[in-house]
Amino acid sequence: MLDLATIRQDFPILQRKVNGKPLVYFDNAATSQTPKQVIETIVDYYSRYNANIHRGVHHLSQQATDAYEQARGKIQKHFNANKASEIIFTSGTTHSINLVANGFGALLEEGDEILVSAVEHHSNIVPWQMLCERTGAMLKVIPMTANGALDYEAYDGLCTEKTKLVFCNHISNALGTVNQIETLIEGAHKVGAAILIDGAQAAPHMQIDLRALDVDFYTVSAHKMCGPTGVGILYGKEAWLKKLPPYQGGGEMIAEVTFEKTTYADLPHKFEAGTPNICGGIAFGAAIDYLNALGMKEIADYEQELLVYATRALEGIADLKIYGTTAQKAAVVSFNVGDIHPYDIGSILDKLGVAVRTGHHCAQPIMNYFEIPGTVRASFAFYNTKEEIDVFVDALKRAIQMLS
Ligand code: C6P
Repeated sequence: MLDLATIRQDFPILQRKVNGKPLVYFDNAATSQTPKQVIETIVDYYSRYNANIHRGVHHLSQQATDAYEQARGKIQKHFNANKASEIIFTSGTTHSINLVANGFGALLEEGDEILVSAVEHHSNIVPWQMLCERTGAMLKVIPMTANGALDYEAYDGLCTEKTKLVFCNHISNALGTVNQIETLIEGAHKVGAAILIDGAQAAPHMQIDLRALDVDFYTVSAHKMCGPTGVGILYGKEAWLKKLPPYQGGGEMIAEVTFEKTTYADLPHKFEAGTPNICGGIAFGAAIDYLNALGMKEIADYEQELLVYATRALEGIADLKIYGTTAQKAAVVSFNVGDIHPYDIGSILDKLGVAVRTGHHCAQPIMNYFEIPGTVRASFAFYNTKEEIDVFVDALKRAIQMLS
Protein backbone atom coordinates (compact mmCIF):
# COMPACT_ATOMS: atom_id res chain seq x y z
CA MET A 1 0.00 0.00 0.00
CA LEU A 2 1.34 3.44 -0.92
CA ASP A 3 1.26 6.11 1.77
CA LEU A 4 -0.30 8.86 -0.35
CA ALA A 5 -0.17 11.60 2.30
CA THR A 6 3.60 11.20 2.73
CA ILE A 7 4.21 10.74 -1.00
CA ARG A 8 2.35 13.94 -1.85
CA GLN A 9 4.50 15.85 0.63
CA ASP A 10 7.51 14.78 -1.45
CA PHE A 11 6.21 16.77 -4.44
CA PRO A 12 6.32 20.51 -3.69
CA ILE A 13 4.48 21.37 -6.93
CA LEU A 14 1.40 19.43 -5.85
CA GLN A 15 0.86 21.95 -3.05
CA ARG A 16 0.43 24.90 -5.43
CA LYS A 17 -2.68 26.51 -6.84
CA VAL A 18 -3.42 27.21 -10.48
CA ASN A 19 -6.01 29.85 -11.38
CA GLY A 20 -6.87 30.05 -7.70
CA LYS A 21 -7.68 26.31 -7.46
CA PRO A 22 -5.58 23.48 -6.01
CA LEU A 23 -3.60 21.94 -8.86
CA VAL A 24 -4.85 18.59 -10.16
CA TYR A 25 -2.03 17.38 -12.37
CA PHE A 26 -3.21 14.78 -14.88
CA ASP A 27 -0.62 15.35 -17.60
CA ASN A 28 1.84 12.77 -16.36
CA ALA A 29 2.26 11.09 -19.74
CA ALA A 30 3.75 14.37 -21.03
CA THR A 31 6.06 14.75 -18.06
CA SER A 32 5.92 13.60 -14.46
CA GLN A 33 6.48 15.80 -11.42
CA THR A 34 9.72 15.79 -9.45
CA PRO A 35 10.05 14.68 -5.82
CA LYS A 36 12.17 16.74 -3.44
CA GLN A 37 14.68 13.86 -3.19
CA VAL A 38 15.51 14.39 -6.89
CA ILE A 39 15.44 18.19 -6.59
CA GLU A 40 17.84 17.95 -3.63
CA THR A 41 20.18 15.73 -5.67
CA ILE A 42 20.31 18.43 -8.34
CA VAL A 43 20.96 21.19 -5.78
CA ASP A 44 23.63 19.05 -4.10
CA TYR A 45 25.41 18.44 -7.41
CA TYR A 46 25.59 22.11 -8.36
CA SER A 47 26.37 23.18 -4.78
CA ARG A 48 29.14 20.70 -4.04
CA TYR A 49 30.70 18.83 -6.95
CA ASN A 50 29.83 20.35 -10.33
CA ALA A 51 32.68 19.34 -12.67
CA ASN A 52 33.25 17.73 -16.05
CA ILE A 53 33.53 13.95 -15.98
CA HIS A 54 36.00 11.34 -17.28
CA ARG A 55 38.53 14.13 -17.83
CA GLY A 56 39.97 15.68 -14.72
CA VAL A 57 42.42 14.28 -12.18
CA HIS A 58 41.04 16.70 -9.61
CA HIS A 59 38.74 15.73 -6.77
CA LEU A 60 35.49 17.26 -8.04
CA SER A 61 35.85 15.66 -11.45
CA GLN A 62 36.44 12.27 -9.84
CA GLN A 63 33.45 12.72 -7.54
CA ALA A 64 31.17 13.72 -10.44
CA THR A 65 32.47 10.82 -12.56
CA ASP A 66 31.82 8.33 -9.76
CA ALA A 67 28.28 9.64 -9.18
CA TYR A 68 27.49 9.56 -12.92
CA GLU A 69 28.78 6.02 -13.36
CA GLN A 70 26.99 4.91 -10.20
CA ALA A 71 23.77 6.25 -11.71
CA ARG A 72 24.43 4.20 -14.85
CA GLY A 73 24.87 1.14 -12.62
CA LYS A 74 21.59 1.82 -10.82
CA ILE A 75 19.79 2.12 -14.15
CA GLN A 76 21.37 -1.13 -15.38
CA LYS A 77 20.24 -2.92 -12.23
CA HIS A 78 16.76 -1.41 -12.28
CA PHE A 79 16.11 -2.54 -15.86
CA ASN A 80 18.09 -5.78 -15.42
CA ALA A 81 20.48 -5.20 -18.32
CA ASN A 82 23.45 -7.55 -18.63
CA LYS A 83 26.11 -4.86 -18.43
CA ALA A 84 26.35 -1.19 -17.45
CA SER A 85 28.06 -0.59 -20.80
CA GLU A 86 24.77 -1.50 -22.54
CA ILE A 87 23.19 1.61 -20.99
CA ILE A 88 23.88 4.67 -23.16
CA PHE A 89 22.96 8.02 -21.67
CA THR A 90 21.03 10.16 -24.16
CA SER A 91 18.85 13.25 -23.90
CA GLY A 92 15.73 11.04 -23.92
CA THR A 93 13.69 8.66 -26.02
CA THR A 94 13.74 10.83 -29.16
CA HIS A 95 17.53 11.01 -29.08
CA SER A 96 17.79 7.26 -28.38
CA ILE A 97 15.61 6.34 -31.36
CA ASN A 98 17.48 8.71 -33.68
CA LEU A 99 20.78 7.17 -32.55
CA VAL A 100 19.61 3.70 -33.59
CA ALA A 101 17.98 4.93 -36.81
CA ASN A 102 21.15 6.72 -37.80
CA GLY A 103 23.28 3.64 -37.08
CA PHE A 104 21.09 1.35 -39.14
CA GLY A 105 21.72 3.59 -42.14
CA ALA A 106 24.99 1.70 -42.51
CA LEU A 107 23.37 -1.75 -42.18
CA LEU A 108 20.30 -1.57 -44.46
CA GLU A 109 20.00 -2.00 -48.18
CA GLU A 110 17.39 -1.18 -50.78
CA GLY A 111 14.56 -3.72 -50.58
CA ASP A 112 14.94 -4.31 -46.84
CA GLU A 113 11.76 -3.82 -44.86
CA ILE A 114 11.17 -2.20 -41.51
CA LEU A 115 7.96 -2.55 -39.55
CA VAL A 116 6.48 0.13 -37.36
CA SER A 117 3.24 -0.11 -35.42
CA ALA A 118 0.15 1.97 -36.12
CA VAL A 119 0.06 3.28 -32.56
CA GLU A 120 3.36 5.16 -32.56
CA HIS A 121 4.44 8.54 -31.29
CA HIS A 122 5.93 10.68 -34.09
CA SER A 123 9.40 10.10 -32.61
CA ASN A 124 9.03 6.43 -33.53
CA ILE A 125 7.85 7.16 -37.07
CA VAL A 126 9.78 10.09 -38.50
CA PRO A 127 13.36 8.81 -37.82
CA TRP A 128 12.48 5.56 -39.63
CA GLN A 129 10.98 7.42 -42.57
CA MET A 130 14.21 9.42 -42.78
CA LEU A 131 16.16 6.15 -42.60
CA CYS A 132 14.08 4.70 -45.46
CA GLU A 133 14.74 7.80 -47.57
CA ARG A 134 18.47 7.38 -47.02
CA THR A 135 18.68 3.64 -47.62
CA GLY A 136 15.83 2.72 -49.97
CA ALA A 137 14.37 0.42 -47.31
CA MET A 138 10.59 0.22 -47.11
CA LEU A 139 8.46 1.14 -44.08
CA LYS A 140 5.47 -1.14 -43.45
CA VAL A 141 2.81 -0.59 -40.81
CA ILE A 142 1.52 -3.15 -38.29
CA PRO A 143 -2.19 -2.24 -38.30
CA MET A 144 -4.37 -1.49 -35.29
CA THR A 145 -7.91 -2.47 -34.41
CA ALA A 146 -10.84 -0.38 -33.18
CA ASN A 147 -10.10 -0.87 -29.48
CA GLY A 148 -6.54 0.42 -29.90
CA ALA A 149 -4.79 -2.98 -29.92
CA LEU A 150 -2.36 -4.08 -32.58
CA ASP A 151 -3.39 -6.72 -35.10
CA TYR A 152 -1.00 -9.52 -34.18
CA GLU A 153 -2.19 -11.83 -36.94
CA ALA A 154 -1.37 -9.18 -39.49
CA TYR A 155 2.03 -8.77 -37.79
CA ASP A 156 2.74 -12.45 -38.31
CA GLY A 157 2.09 -12.02 -42.02
CA LEU A 158 4.27 -8.91 -42.26
CA CYS A 159 7.34 -10.58 -40.72
CA THR A 160 9.36 -12.09 -43.58
CA GLU A 161 12.99 -12.69 -44.45
CA LYS A 162 13.02 -9.11 -45.83
CA THR A 163 12.22 -7.68 -42.38
CA LYS A 164 15.34 -6.23 -40.81
CA LEU A 165 13.91 -4.06 -38.03
CA VAL A 166 10.72 -3.77 -36.00
CA PHE A 167 9.68 -0.77 -33.87
CA CYS A 168 6.87 -0.40 -31.44
CA ASN A 169 6.10 1.42 -28.24
CA HIS A 170 5.55 -0.62 -25.11
CA ILE A 171 2.60 1.58 -24.13
CA SER A 172 0.82 3.98 -26.47
CA ASN A 173 0.93 7.53 -25.13
CA ALA A 174 -2.28 8.49 -26.92
CA LEU A 175 -4.43 5.47 -25.97
CA GLY A 176 -2.73 3.79 -23.01
CA THR A 177 -2.70 0.40 -24.78
CA VAL A 178 -0.09 -1.97 -23.36
CA ASN A 179 1.25 -3.70 -26.47
CA GLN A 180 2.11 -7.39 -26.36
CA ILE A 181 5.77 -6.78 -26.85
CA GLU A 182 6.75 -10.37 -26.03
CA THR A 183 4.80 -11.45 -29.14
CA LEU A 184 6.44 -8.72 -31.21
CA ILE A 185 9.94 -9.61 -29.98
CA GLU A 186 9.41 -13.31 -30.71
CA GLY A 187 8.05 -12.55 -34.19
CA ALA A 188 10.99 -10.27 -35.05
CA HIS A 189 13.59 -12.73 -33.82
CA LYS A 190 11.98 -15.61 -35.74
CA VAL A 191 12.87 -13.86 -39.00
CA GLY A 192 16.25 -12.58 -37.74
CA ALA A 193 15.14 -8.94 -37.40
CA ALA A 194 16.22 -6.56 -34.65
CA ILE A 195 13.51 -4.95 -32.53
CA LEU A 196 13.41 -1.62 -30.73
CA ILE A 197 10.79 -1.02 -28.06
CA ASP A 198 10.05 2.57 -27.09
CA GLY A 199 9.55 2.37 -23.33
CA ALA A 200 8.90 6.08 -22.70
CA GLN A 201 5.40 5.40 -21.34
CA ALA A 202 6.06 1.99 -19.79
CA ALA A 203 9.19 2.47 -17.69
CA PRO A 204 7.45 4.89 -15.27
CA HIS A 205 4.60 2.50 -14.59
CA MET A 206 5.89 -1.07 -14.44
CA GLN A 207 8.97 -3.14 -13.72
CA ILE A 208 10.90 -3.76 -16.92
CA ASP A 209 13.18 -6.78 -17.14
CA LEU A 210 15.30 -6.34 -20.25
CA ARG A 211 17.04 -9.68 -19.93
CA ALA A 212 13.76 -11.59 -19.66
CA LEU A 213 12.30 -9.63 -22.58
CA ASP A 214 15.33 -10.41 -24.76
CA VAL A 215 14.70 -7.13 -26.59
CA ASP A 216 17.47 -5.66 -28.77
CA PHE A 217 16.93 -1.96 -27.99
CA TYR A 218 14.79 -0.22 -25.37
CA THR A 219 14.40 3.54 -24.83
CA VAL A 220 13.49 5.55 -21.73
CA SER A 221 13.03 9.26 -20.87
CA ALA A 222 13.88 10.23 -17.28
CA HIS A 223 11.44 13.14 -17.17
CA LYS A 224 8.47 10.79 -17.39
CA MET A 225 9.65 8.86 -14.33
CA CYS A 226 10.28 11.56 -11.73
CA GLY A 227 13.68 12.53 -13.15
CA PRO A 228 14.74 15.74 -14.89
CA THR A 229 14.21 16.70 -18.54
CA GLY A 230 17.03 16.35 -21.06
CA VAL A 231 18.22 12.91 -20.03
CA GLY A 232 17.27 9.32 -20.79
CA ILE A 233 18.79 6.09 -21.94
CA LEU A 234 19.14 3.81 -24.87
CA TYR A 235 19.56 0.19 -23.85
CA GLY A 236 21.12 -1.94 -26.54
CA LYS A 237 22.39 -5.49 -26.53
CA GLU A 238 26.17 -5.37 -26.62
CA ALA A 239 26.38 -7.22 -29.94
CA TRP A 240 24.11 -4.66 -31.62
CA LEU A 241 25.82 -1.65 -30.07
CA LYS A 242 29.15 -2.97 -31.33
CA LYS A 243 27.73 -3.32 -34.84
CA LEU A 244 26.28 0.19 -35.02
CA PRO A 245 28.57 3.06 -36.03
CA PRO A 246 28.76 6.04 -33.64
CA TYR A 247 25.98 8.63 -33.88
CA GLN A 248 27.95 11.79 -33.22
CA GLY A 249 31.67 12.52 -33.33
CA GLY A 250 33.50 14.55 -30.72
CA GLY A 251 35.26 14.41 -27.40
CA GLU A 252 34.87 11.40 -25.10
CA MET A 253 33.78 8.95 -27.84
CA ILE A 254 37.29 8.35 -29.20
CA ALA A 255 40.19 6.04 -28.42
CA GLU A 256 42.74 7.85 -30.57
CA VAL A 257 42.56 10.74 -33.02
CA THR A 258 45.00 11.68 -35.77
CA PHE A 259 44.24 13.64 -38.93
CA GLU A 260 44.49 10.36 -40.84
CA LYS A 261 42.18 8.24 -38.73
CA THR A 262 40.16 8.07 -35.53
CA THR A 263 39.45 4.96 -33.51
CA TYR A 264 36.46 4.87 -31.23
CA ALA A 265 36.10 4.36 -27.50
CA ASP A 266 34.57 1.21 -26.06
CA LEU A 267 30.92 1.03 -25.04
CA PRO A 268 29.15 2.99 -23.71
CA HIS A 269 31.39 6.00 -24.48
CA LYS A 270 31.39 5.36 -28.25
CA PHE A 271 27.84 6.79 -28.27
CA GLU A 272 28.36 9.58 -25.73
CA ALA A 273 30.17 12.35 -27.59
CA GLY A 274 30.72 15.65 -25.79
CA THR A 275 29.94 16.72 -22.25
CA PRO A 276 26.78 14.88 -21.25
CA ASN A 277 23.95 16.00 -18.97
CA ILE A 278 25.97 15.02 -15.91
CA CYS A 279 23.62 16.35 -13.28
CA GLY A 280 20.66 14.91 -15.21
CA GLY A 281 22.18 11.43 -15.23
CA ILE A 282 22.88 11.55 -11.50
CA ALA A 283 19.38 12.86 -10.80
CA PHE A 284 17.92 10.09 -12.98
CA GLY A 285 19.64 7.65 -10.61
CA ALA A 286 17.99 9.42 -7.67
CA ALA A 287 14.59 9.13 -9.39
CA ILE A 288 15.14 5.37 -9.81
CA ASP A 289 15.98 5.13 -6.09
CA TYR A 290 12.80 7.02 -5.25
CA LEU A 291 10.58 4.77 -7.38
CA ASN A 292 12.22 1.61 -6.05
CA ALA A 293 11.70 2.74 -2.46
CA LEU A 294 7.95 2.87 -3.23
CA GLY A 295 8.04 -0.35 -5.28
CA MET A 296 7.20 -0.63 -8.97
CA LYS A 297 4.56 -3.29 -8.28
CA GLU A 298 2.85 -1.08 -5.69
CA ILE A 299 2.95 1.81 -8.17
CA ALA A 300 1.48 -0.33 -10.97
CA ASP A 301 -1.30 -1.76 -8.76
CA TYR A 302 -2.32 1.63 -7.42
CA GLU A 303 -2.32 3.27 -10.86
CA GLN A 304 -4.60 0.49 -12.12
CA GLU A 305 -7.02 1.35 -9.30
CA LEU A 306 -6.97 4.98 -10.45
CA LEU A 307 -7.59 3.89 -14.04
CA VAL A 308 -10.60 1.74 -13.12
CA TYR A 309 -12.03 4.48 -10.89
CA ALA A 310 -11.64 7.20 -13.54
CA THR A 311 -12.95 5.01 -16.38
CA ARG A 312 -16.09 4.15 -14.42
CA ALA A 313 -16.75 7.79 -13.60
CA LEU A 314 -16.20 8.92 -17.19
CA GLU A 315 -18.38 6.15 -18.64
CA GLY A 316 -21.29 7.70 -16.71
CA ILE A 317 -21.09 10.91 -18.78
CA ALA A 318 -23.44 11.10 -21.78
CA ASP A 319 -21.82 11.25 -25.23
CA LEU A 320 -18.34 10.63 -23.82
CA LYS A 321 -16.29 8.23 -25.95
CA ILE A 322 -13.07 6.70 -24.69
CA TYR A 323 -10.37 5.85 -27.26
CA GLY A 324 -8.24 2.85 -26.28
CA THR A 325 -10.31 0.21 -24.54
CA THR A 326 -8.08 -2.86 -24.40
CA ALA A 327 -8.01 -4.94 -21.21
CA GLN A 328 -4.30 -4.24 -20.78
CA LYS A 329 -4.06 -0.50 -20.35
CA ALA A 330 -1.86 1.98 -18.52
CA ALA A 331 -3.44 4.74 -16.44
CA VAL A 332 -4.33 6.92 -19.41
CA VAL A 333 -7.85 7.91 -20.45
CA SER A 334 -8.17 9.54 -23.85
CA PHE A 335 -11.65 10.77 -24.74
CA ASN A 336 -13.96 13.17 -26.54
CA VAL A 337 -17.43 14.39 -25.64
CA GLY A 338 -19.89 14.66 -28.54
CA ASP A 339 -18.74 17.29 -31.03
CA ILE A 340 -16.97 19.46 -28.46
CA HIS A 341 -13.42 20.29 -29.50
CA PRO A 342 -10.89 18.77 -27.06
CA TYR A 343 -9.05 22.10 -26.84
CA ASP A 344 -12.18 23.82 -25.47
CA ILE A 345 -12.58 21.19 -22.75
CA GLY A 346 -8.88 21.38 -21.86
CA SER A 347 -9.00 25.19 -21.58
CA ILE A 348 -11.97 25.17 -19.19
CA LEU A 349 -10.41 22.37 -17.12
CA ASP A 350 -7.29 24.50 -16.83
CA LYS A 351 -9.34 27.42 -15.50
CA LEU A 352 -10.61 25.01 -12.85
CA GLY A 353 -7.08 23.93 -11.87
CA VAL A 354 -7.03 20.62 -13.77
CA ALA A 355 -4.07 20.01 -16.12
CA VAL A 356 -4.74 17.58 -18.98
CA ARG A 357 -3.28 17.34 -22.47
CA THR A 358 -5.42 17.97 -25.54
CA GLY A 359 -4.69 17.48 -29.23
CA HIS A 360 -3.10 14.71 -31.28
CA HIS A 361 -0.49 13.82 -28.61
CA CYS A 362 2.24 13.59 -31.29
CA ALA A 363 0.39 10.58 -32.70
CA GLN A 364 -1.46 11.93 -35.74
CA PRO A 365 -1.84 8.53 -37.48
CA ILE A 366 -3.91 7.32 -34.50
CA MET A 367 -6.14 10.39 -34.74
CA ASN A 368 -6.49 9.82 -38.50
CA TYR A 369 -7.52 6.21 -37.83
CA PHE A 370 -10.36 7.39 -35.56
CA GLU A 371 -11.08 10.38 -37.87
CA ILE A 372 -10.84 12.88 -35.04
CA PRO A 373 -8.72 16.03 -34.64
CA GLY A 374 -7.52 14.97 -31.21
CA THR A 375 -8.64 13.90 -27.76
CA VAL A 376 -8.61 15.08 -24.17
CA ARG A 377 -6.07 12.94 -22.34
CA ALA A 378 -5.96 12.48 -18.58
CA SER A 379 -2.90 10.52 -17.50
CA PHE A 380 -2.32 9.51 -13.90
CA ALA A 381 0.68 8.90 -11.68
CA PHE A 382 1.09 7.18 -8.32
CA TYR A 383 0.87 10.53 -6.47
CA ASN A 384 -2.63 11.23 -7.81
CA THR A 385 -5.73 10.42 -5.77
CA LYS A 386 -9.33 9.35 -6.29
CA GLU A 387 -10.39 12.67 -4.75
CA GLU A 388 -8.53 14.44 -7.55
CA ILE A 389 -10.39 12.28 -10.07
CA ASP A 390 -13.67 13.42 -8.46
CA VAL A 391 -12.58 17.07 -8.84
CA PHE A 392 -11.64 16.39 -12.49
CA VAL A 393 -14.96 14.69 -13.28
CA ASP A 394 -16.96 17.54 -11.67
CA ALA A 395 -14.89 20.10 -13.59
CA LEU A 396 -15.45 18.15 -16.80
CA LYS A 397 -19.22 18.13 -16.24
CA ARG A 398 -19.14 21.90 -15.74
CA ALA A 399 -17.11 22.32 -18.92
CA ILE A 400 -19.58 20.19 -20.89
CA GLN A 401 -22.49 22.26 -19.55
CA MET A 402 -20.79 25.48 -20.57
CA LEU A 403 -19.92 24.19 -24.06
CA SER A 404 -23.20 22.43 -24.92
N1 C6P B 1 5.27 11.80 -25.21
C1 C6P B 1 3.27 12.92 -24.46
O1 C6P B 1 2.65 13.90 -24.03
P1 C6P B 1 10.86 12.54 -25.37
O2 C6P B 1 10.17 13.81 -25.75
O3 C6P B 1 12.04 12.25 -26.24
O4 C6P B 1 11.16 12.46 -23.91
O5 C6P B 1 9.79 11.36 -25.60
C2 C6P B 1 9.18 11.19 -26.83
C3 C6P B 1 8.16 10.11 -26.74
C4 C6P B 1 8.41 8.91 -27.38
N2 C6P B 1 7.57 7.88 -27.29
C5 C6P B 1 6.44 7.95 -26.58
C6 C6P B 1 5.55 6.74 -26.49
C7 C6P B 1 6.12 9.15 -25.92
O6 C6P B 1 5.00 9.21 -25.21
C8 C6P B 1 6.99 10.26 -26.02
C9 C6P B 1 6.64 11.57 -25.37
C10 C6P B 1 4.77 12.99 -24.54
O7 C6P B 1 2.69 11.90 -24.79
C11 C6P B 1 5.24 14.28 -25.13
S1 C6P B 1 4.87 14.40 -26.84
